[in-house]
Amino acid sequence: MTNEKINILFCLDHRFSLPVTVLIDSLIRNCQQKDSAETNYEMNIFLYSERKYLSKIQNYIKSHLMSKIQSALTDNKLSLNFHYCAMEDCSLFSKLANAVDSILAKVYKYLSFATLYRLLAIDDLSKKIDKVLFLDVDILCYGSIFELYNIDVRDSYAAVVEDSRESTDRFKQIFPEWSNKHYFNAGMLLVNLSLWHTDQITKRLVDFIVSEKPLNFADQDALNYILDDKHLIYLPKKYNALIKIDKIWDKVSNNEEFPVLIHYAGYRRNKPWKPNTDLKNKWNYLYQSYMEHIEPNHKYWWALKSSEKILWSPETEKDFKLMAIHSLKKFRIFTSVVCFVKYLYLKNINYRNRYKDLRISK
Ligand SMILES: [Mn+2]
Repeated sequence: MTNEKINILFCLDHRFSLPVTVLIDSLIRNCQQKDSAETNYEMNIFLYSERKYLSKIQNYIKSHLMSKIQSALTDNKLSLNFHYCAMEDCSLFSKLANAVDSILAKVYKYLSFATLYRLLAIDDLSKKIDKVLFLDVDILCYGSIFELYNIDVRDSYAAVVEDSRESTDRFKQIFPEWSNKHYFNAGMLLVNLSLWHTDQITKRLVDFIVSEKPLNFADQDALNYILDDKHLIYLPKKYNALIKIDKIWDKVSNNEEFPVLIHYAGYRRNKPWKPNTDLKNKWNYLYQSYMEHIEPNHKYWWALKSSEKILWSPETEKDFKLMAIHSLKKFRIFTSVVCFVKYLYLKNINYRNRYKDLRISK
């Protein structure tokens, strides 16, 4: 009997408690290792979040997932360990937190600070373990990750999958010297932590990010620049299938080779766990079928006010507009009216802010 460990890393805040639970459930469901009866697998799941969100996330996962997977695990050769880590315990956290507002103002506005967590978490883990599979939480697993995890990355920093043509071109506009190189999507990273640690990659990344470069995708651009093509292994697209962006996935049917990791990148406000997701799309439909298992009442899992139970509540003008329409369709008239009023209010504020510079000076 051999014993193999699989280390997986997620970085999130409380708003992603449900998606991360769906993802973990999907990973375990697709880990029936038929081919390797002699091997015991141990899955270590590292969850990094700001301290204030940790208990919320932990409670959600425990109450929604543990009871369901425990029965699945008993007959299996798979054991599961959770590690909950506070971001603040990473030594680099405060340094980056101070610089981050000015960085994010320069880059894409919809990115949050949480996108930088992975750099800190990877740095922290590199002191403890040799290899980790980092996954974005907007991913669904639909095949075994054992083959992926066992790819030999000893001579590289990481194994990655190429990003879309569009993102690549945008990167090359900032860095013309990149013309003959690849550009990867950082939603899936199989990281050689030993080499990462030796070569102080996180420190180099942070220095790069706080420098004055106007990056498109924040740390993803930095990762591409610092890791550089020649220190990477490029994997088939099925290990990070950008289903919204990459048209090849439109035609795939269930009999053919389905992606192993389905990445809902580029959906912004229409992520597949949101109430307004388009169920005519097969990938959204697939996601919802996994989600139903975790959260049978998922149609009501959002609400107007935050409380212990609530995982997502509308915050922006667009959120409220969306919720007003959604509630109306469900004949929840009162909620719909409340959302519509809030939408109009925020719209008015945003409108004023947008044109504030145009006022005549006295
Ligand atoms: Mn993503």
